[in-house]
Amino acid sequence: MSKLTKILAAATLAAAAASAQAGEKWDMPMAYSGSNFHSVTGVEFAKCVTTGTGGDIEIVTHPSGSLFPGAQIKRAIQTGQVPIGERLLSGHQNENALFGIDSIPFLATSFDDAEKLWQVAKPALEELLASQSLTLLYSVPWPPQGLYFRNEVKSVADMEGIKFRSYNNATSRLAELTGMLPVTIEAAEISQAFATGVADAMVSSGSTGYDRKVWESLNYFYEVDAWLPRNYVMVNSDVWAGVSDSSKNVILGCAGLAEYAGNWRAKEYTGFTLQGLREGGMTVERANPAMTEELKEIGKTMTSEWLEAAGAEGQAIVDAFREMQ
Ligand code: PCA
Repeated sequence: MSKLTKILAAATLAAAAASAQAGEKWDMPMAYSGSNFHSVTGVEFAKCVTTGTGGDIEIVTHPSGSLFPGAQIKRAIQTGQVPIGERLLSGHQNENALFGIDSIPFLATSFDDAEKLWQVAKPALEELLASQSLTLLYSVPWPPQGLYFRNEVKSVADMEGIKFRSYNNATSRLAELTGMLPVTIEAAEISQAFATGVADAMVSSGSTGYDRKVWESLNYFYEVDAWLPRNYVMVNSDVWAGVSDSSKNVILGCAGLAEYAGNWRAKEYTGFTLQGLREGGMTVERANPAMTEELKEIGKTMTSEWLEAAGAEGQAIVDAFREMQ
């Protein structure tokens, strides 16, 4: 071998070794469409981590439930099929009532109150997640929840028998208590469900109605501000334990930025998307006072049901939140 060939061979080996260590790829499943603000925030978080760790950890997001549908994301992370992902927190209310803290009707109905509730609930939720080998990285709320219908409704009595798309236990229960028929459907599938008449109503934010162009099928959005559910990003705790301290610092810094930016976007999107629904041809208005009162009564029932299911820990969180009012 000539000297030059030897140098080239050594350089090739060194490059191969470097690329073998050139970082890990973390696939990050997300349930909502790429255009949704949570997904946009996730993409920026991923970029921040990839750049900040100098490529030691490259996060690749997969929106729209394309890698795992929403209902499977948490389990996929717990079982180590993927290291990281995003999910609707209240999607796990059937495992433990605490996960549904953000979906209690009329408990926290503004961004400020939702943030306060989150802060008082966070330690218990972090502990619960840790017991399931999950580490919380950041969480961002959805805009306030209102009611979508194909046809006009003026009272709870008008809701009787309507097929209602639900996204968690609380929304299924709301349907039952209003005489509607719940069918659980992921956001990624709702345009189809409304177009084919599988469902004719739902409770959600203006944001999801806008993302899924529901004006193609539905005609009314009643602003109710019933609650602000949250998404959260979690990492498998074993994976997290293996991350170097410097990369952990970068990831936590990026998570803080993502939470801040995501909150800001959620607020901006509230008005923007309601206007988008109007431009799509929907009637967007506040629910009339009598219907709002009827829904608040149902909210009281759901609050006591939740408190019963969540026990002393749940009661302590709600009490701490109410003391801040
Ligand atoms: N959009 C999600 C959850 C809450 C929201 O505003 C959905 O409808 O699935």
